[in-house]
Amino acid sequence: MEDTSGVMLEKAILVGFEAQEDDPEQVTYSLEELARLVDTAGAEVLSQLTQKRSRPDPATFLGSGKAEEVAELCRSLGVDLVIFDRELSPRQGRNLEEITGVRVIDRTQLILDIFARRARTSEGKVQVELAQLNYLLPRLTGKGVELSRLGGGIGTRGPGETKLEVDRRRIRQRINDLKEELENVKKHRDLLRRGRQEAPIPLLSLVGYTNAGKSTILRMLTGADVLVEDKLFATLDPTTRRVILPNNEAVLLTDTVGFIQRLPHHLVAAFRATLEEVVEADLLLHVVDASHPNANGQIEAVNQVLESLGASAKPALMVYNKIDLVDKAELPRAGDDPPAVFISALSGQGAAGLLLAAVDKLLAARRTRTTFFIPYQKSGLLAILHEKGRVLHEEHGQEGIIVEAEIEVVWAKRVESKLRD
Ligand SMILES: Nc1nc2c(ncn2[C@@H]2O[C@H](COP(=O)(O)OP(=O)(O)OP(=O)(O)O)[C@@H](O)[C@H]2O)c(=O)[nH]1
Ligand SMILES: [Mg+2]
Repeated sequence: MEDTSGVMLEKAILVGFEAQEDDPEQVTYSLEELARLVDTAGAEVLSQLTQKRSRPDPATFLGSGKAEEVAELCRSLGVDLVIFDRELSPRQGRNLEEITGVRVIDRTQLILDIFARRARTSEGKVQVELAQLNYLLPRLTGKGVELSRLGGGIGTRGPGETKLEVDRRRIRQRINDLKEELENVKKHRDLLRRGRQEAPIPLLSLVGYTNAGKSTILRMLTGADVLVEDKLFATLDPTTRRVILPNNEAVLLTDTVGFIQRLPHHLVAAFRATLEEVVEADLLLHVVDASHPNANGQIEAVNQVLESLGASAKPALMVYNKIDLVDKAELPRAGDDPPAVFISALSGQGAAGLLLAAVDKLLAARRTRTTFFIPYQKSGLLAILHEKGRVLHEEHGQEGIIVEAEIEVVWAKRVESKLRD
């Protein structure tokens, strides 16, 4: 089969794994998702099978009968690669390639490959390369070890050093360079952030499972021309836009990379710079595809990634999206804890208003209503109250001004401390 650009698609078979303690339904969802990932990566799934076993075989992952079955399928279908839904050890991968005679990759490699193709910004590319090299390093073993006589060049290795060692050393060096590059990006970001803290515009971050509709929501709220696609990992690089809330307060809203079950830890580690937007946010908008049969499993997966980022205690608004595809009776019942809204970002119908009103309400919890007495010699502080908050009442007396204002707690504290100075 050819894809739309006329390129021959690689042919793949998928292998799932079900341990005794696994929920068979989750295994099925996971395999379906793997098929979508393969589609996104640009290959064609010819067949799929699942191994049921108490635990994977340490040497070959599959039992010998299953391994033979896979090898036979590869021959009869003319398959180019086999993709496993679980992470394979370096040894398992090598052995399986020998048994099947074709390329064998796992879910992690597939996701890394998709990220590599989709990364657009230099930061995104650096992060993906870092994740790939960290994945590769422990897999450069055994096979192919030879005393290298050619290549490398003078000064690249000591006498008798194997090619493998040279490769390892180069990769480690490259990893260090990439880390340094990311560190610089981070420093730059920190500077920008410090600038923002002087005028603390609340920072909101859209998080959620891939394909939940995060970019659609950013587009709905801001008209931002971001990519919306029925593909997994359509968005990799963060986009931030200003949004004005119903009370006229400005906030910054960031759309970033989606999460997935068993997101490779190399990726999470490498994408820290990108995911910093999530860690720094004042409020998370956790977007859920309410029409997905495994919506609850996806919420759980997102919460796990948030935990690994140290962001699980952040205030969050649950945004159940795509309700145009759901029977009203089937919507999850949600109260105020955690706060939730139900919308369809695609068909609109008041979605923006509903979402922004909920955000407004949550952010209001960060504001306080306070009365200040400002002596005339410090009347400059009045301007701050006007600029950063909403002045409700102002009375000019003999000694100074009595002002009642609604303002963010941090600013109220700052003004109070300046009044004490
Ligand atoms: N029916 C329906 N489809 C929606 C809705 N919101 C988004 N979609 C569709 O869902 C798909 C994914 O939307 P995106 O906005 O790209 O999702 P995302 O969360 O940004 O996904 P990634 O960037 O891949 O993580 C697109 O085909 C959208 O058109 C909705 O409210 N209803
Ligand atoms: Mg997106």
